[in-house]
Amino acid sequence: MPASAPYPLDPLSAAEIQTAIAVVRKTHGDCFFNVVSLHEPRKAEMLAWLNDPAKTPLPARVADVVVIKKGGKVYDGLIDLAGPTITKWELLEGMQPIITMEELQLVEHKCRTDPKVIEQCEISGIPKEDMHKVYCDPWTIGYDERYGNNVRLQQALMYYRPDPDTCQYSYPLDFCPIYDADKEAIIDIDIPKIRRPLSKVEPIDYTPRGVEKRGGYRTDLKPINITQPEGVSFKLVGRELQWQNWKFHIGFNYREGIVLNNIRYNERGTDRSIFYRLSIAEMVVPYGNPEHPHQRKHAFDLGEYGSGYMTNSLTLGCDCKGSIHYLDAEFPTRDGNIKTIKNAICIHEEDAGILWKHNDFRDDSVTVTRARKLIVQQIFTAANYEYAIQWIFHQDGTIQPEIKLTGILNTYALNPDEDPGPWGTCVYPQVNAHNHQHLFSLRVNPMIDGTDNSVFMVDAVTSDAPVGSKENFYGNAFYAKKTKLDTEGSSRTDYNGATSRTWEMVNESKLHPYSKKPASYKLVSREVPGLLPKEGSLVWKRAGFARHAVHVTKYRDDELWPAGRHVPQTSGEPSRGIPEWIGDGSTSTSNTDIVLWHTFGVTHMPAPEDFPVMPAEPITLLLRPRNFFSNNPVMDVPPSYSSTPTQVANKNKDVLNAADKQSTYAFGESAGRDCCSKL
Ligand code: ABN
Ligand code: CU
Repeated sequence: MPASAPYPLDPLSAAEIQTAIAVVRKTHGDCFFNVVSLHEPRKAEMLAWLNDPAKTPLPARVADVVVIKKGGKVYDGLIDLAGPTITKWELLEGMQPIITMEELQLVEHKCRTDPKVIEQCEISGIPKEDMHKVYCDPWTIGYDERYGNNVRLQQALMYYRPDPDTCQYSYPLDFCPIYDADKEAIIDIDIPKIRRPLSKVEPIDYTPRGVEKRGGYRTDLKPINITQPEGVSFKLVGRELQWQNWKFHIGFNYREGIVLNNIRYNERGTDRSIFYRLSIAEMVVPYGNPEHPHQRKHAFDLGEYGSGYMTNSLTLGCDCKGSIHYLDAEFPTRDGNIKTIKNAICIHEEDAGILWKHNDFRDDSVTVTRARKLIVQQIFTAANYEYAIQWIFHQDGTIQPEIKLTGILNTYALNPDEDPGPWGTCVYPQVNAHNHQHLFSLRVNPMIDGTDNSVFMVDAVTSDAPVGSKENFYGNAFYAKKTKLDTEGSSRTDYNGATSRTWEMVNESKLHPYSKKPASYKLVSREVPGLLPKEGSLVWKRAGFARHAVHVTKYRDDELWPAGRHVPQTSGEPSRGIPEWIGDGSTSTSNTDIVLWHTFGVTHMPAPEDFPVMPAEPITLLLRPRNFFSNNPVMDVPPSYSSTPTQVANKNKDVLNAADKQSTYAFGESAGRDCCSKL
């Protein structure tokens, strides 16, 4: 690979984005740029290059482009950047591409100046001269059968700020204007039958001023500093990261944010492939209030807005602490310029508690080895909510995707003393937070020692043989029941906590020398609520991926996003993404290149503790090696303390010890004094 050439999976550089924009403009004139992003190399081409980079040509750099022409026409295009040449240009009918933050920002201004919105504000108790205190969170309309999907529409969730530093989510308004992006005008307003005028309640704020009003900040916290005096233990070559036997590439796109590719672990000198591609590929947040127009509140935060587009610029010491390496992200603006998000991704190590330990009760000889983890993180803001996405790598070969949910509840107005009913909670006087779910879709393209893999559902079950029978005389037998998901149709499976259900991605041709079981990575996920909107509902139709905890599909290039490519205003008829790919379900998923899609998340019944801002709630998953390594792969991590029975008998002479000498509470003033430090 020439030194100057980008790695084939690197995001498009600013210069490449500009090249694509220039050729589109030259050929098609003025337009709004919705997406200019890497069109990832076809997998076969990419694998050929990875297998023999010296003899195989680099996959071409191609830009995936979506533009909106004046008048609302939407085009999907591909641009070969070497030319540059437009190789595909397709007019889309009845499809709306992702909504960008720039588009959303236009709506608030329109609401403030629209006479019908002003009239509704007056009915709510806001005088005309206070329209600058009116705010809105514009959401894509989702889908509304009255308007279909030919016109690009947004629904404006309305709020009020009594002063600029008071959070508007304490003051929701009860009506919902609808904005036509092409006409740049409010075309309708949904007005509820029961009116709920603006609350006059004193605000509760999480800002320093708000906290001071309620007694101020606590004062008993001493600093915690993380120092790595000799620097970090990871290395980045371009965007390929190497750490503790791991190697992988860190990509980033407007839609999924962080994408990890070609993930390998070096087992005593041999690089073993594990995953070709990992990402959080979609999410849906359905709300549970059945009254019109709240059924429209079901955000697809990735497919409709984009986790990359909404990503934060991270700050040292706040979003991440310690020795941090950052990567920026570059995107097109609507009018064809470049927007750089500095520090879009942070990479750092953290102490991770005990990696392993054993204490011999006979003589107190003990070995304790401390773990550390490597975190690749982004945080995005989806209007009211924040999502911190962490890809955590452990030394023992485990990958732990973790999402922390924080930010602010989506709120709606209540009258004084009104009961919100079963669909929401009064989290603050006159503030109703509706029940909702956050359902994420993890996309895993496994490559466990090669591309031909299969998936087994694994349940811990008792033996079928009755107590007293020959096979199970004492009745205590139990085992791991493995069900092969060998077609796309049979792969639709749900979670079962009672059987500790997991799913194993395996290479059936690679048997472990001792266990004789196939090399695998197991998905362990315990927060797996079912989709609560009913079968046949709008959300059920639009978010087909969320109908089951797991789907397995045969790998096909371009099947990246499980609710489809263009998500805003899909009707769900037919359901896009996974249901359409699976079709009649007959395609084999046995010993072939497959994708496992996992829906996980939380059902959030809001509570006052979640207001005015939610303490972060983590959701965690594990991808764990099983029958993959010959034995514990971390015995070579240097221990923090190790004494053998002989050393104990010799009164600790050669003990290996790196004890924390600051722990006066744990060890008293003499902490560490008797120890001879070897590390
Ligand atoms: N949660 C829906 C959303 C995300 C971003 C911007 C507006 C609305
Ligand atoms: Cu929530």
